[in-house]
Amino acid sequence: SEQTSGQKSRPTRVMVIGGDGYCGWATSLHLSNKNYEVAIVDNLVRRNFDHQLGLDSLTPISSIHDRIRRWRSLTQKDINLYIGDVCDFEFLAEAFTSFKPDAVVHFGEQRSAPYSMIDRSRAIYTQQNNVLGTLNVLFAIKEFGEDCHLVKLGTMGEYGTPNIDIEEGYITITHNGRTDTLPYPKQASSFYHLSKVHDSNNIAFTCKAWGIRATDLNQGVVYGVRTDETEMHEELYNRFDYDGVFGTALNRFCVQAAVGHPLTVYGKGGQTRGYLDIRDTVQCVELAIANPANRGEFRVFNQFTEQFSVNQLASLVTKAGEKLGIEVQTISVPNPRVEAEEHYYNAKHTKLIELGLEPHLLSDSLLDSLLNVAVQFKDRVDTKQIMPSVSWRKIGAKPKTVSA
Ligand code: NAD
Ligand code: USQ
Repeated sequence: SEQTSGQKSRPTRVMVIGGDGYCGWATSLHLSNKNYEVAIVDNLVRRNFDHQLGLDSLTPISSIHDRIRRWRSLTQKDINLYIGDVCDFEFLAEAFTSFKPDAVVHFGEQRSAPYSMIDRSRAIYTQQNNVLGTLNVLFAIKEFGEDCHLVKLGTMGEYGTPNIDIEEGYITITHNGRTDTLPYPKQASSFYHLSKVHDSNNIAFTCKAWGIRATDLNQGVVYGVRTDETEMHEELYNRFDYDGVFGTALNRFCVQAAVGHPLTVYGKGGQTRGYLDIRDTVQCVELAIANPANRGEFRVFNQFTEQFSVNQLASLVTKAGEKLGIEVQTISVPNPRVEAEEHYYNAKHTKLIELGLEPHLLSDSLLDSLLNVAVQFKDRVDTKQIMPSVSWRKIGAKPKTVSA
């Protein structure tokens, strides 16, 4: 992580927006451990959503202040902290000019598809927070650090489930005898996933117009909780969401198995997505930072390691449960979402491998250890939060209080 500037080399400075969240916390510690100079920027809104909706992480998590203090006492490494909202340009400008990042990793968005589909106000909040926050980051780079590399978290969900292979960002098409390489078509299916499409368009435009350098990481669904750094101390534990709003497929299934709740397969269960271990999220982000995009380049990587259908995940968790003596049932829940339940899916994901990603593939041992984490904390599980409570079809303009 050393960068040459003049004769002296100094550590690369990375601003991690959303560094108190699930992917961001693991990444901040990983980069700090690798001797990057790290600043976390976060407005702690994710902790607020938990309070609003009556949810909690499966794992107990410390405050961001205690997390950073503990990291310093264990490693003598400092992580800078800026508490604030990236939608507030004055705050962001101050953080930028005082920290002077070489790279910005932007995780700081409302990332739950169900949350964005609760009601009109949550749909508006999601797109406003995500799209305007990213625009502010782009303006901050233009204004205060033109050479700064933006590493932006996108999502595989931007592409939807087309009946052809999914490429990494661009597709070459021949039409009426002429050929061009164009942005891959986007067919997102929630107001959240659509916010990422809008972000991608804004970033692509500013790369062209202003010469911004950017990498869009179209990440698949992340699973797992432990990373080398977060397991060093209980005050460094990462969050683990299992509820129907913020919990994601495989993490939810492990918790469901641990508490004897039937696995909640939505609809026919043929929904296929790209998945990756959180230990690979942190590796991918580091690879993107270490190999920056060129000035004016809008680079897109598909960030996942394996594809699974929901039914395949359910059967893997059922088998892992058997090994631990847990009997696991599966139920088909009427699908609260509008999405294809049986479809073709084949997405390219070679660019990060070419940069050196060594994937942690989903294995029996990982499933055993994830199930064990779920069993360890099962007394903290609120089973009322497991069933899905947000319907894509029933969303309306009326403000909704979601209660279990
Ligand atoms: P998370 O909700 O756990 O973390 C997001 C963090 O950003 C939170 O700490 C939150 O407080 C902060 N934040 C949100 N809006 C902010 C704002 N306006 N200003 C400052 N901070 C703000 O989410 P996560 O699971 O860690 O996801 C991180 C990113 O990765 C998101 O952009 C998400 O879309 C993307 N992603 C996540 C997954 C996954 O499976 N978790 C998969 C693909 C992509
Ligand atoms: N699903 C079930 N049962 C469940 C939960 C989910 O069948 O109990 C199904 C969903 O219907 C969907 C699939 O599993 O078809 C994935 O759902 P998910 O909740 O695990 O993931 P998703 O809503 O797509 O969102 C998550 C993250 C988001 C990220 C996205 C990556 O919350 O931030 O962008 O994964 S991707 O899916 O590749 O777009």
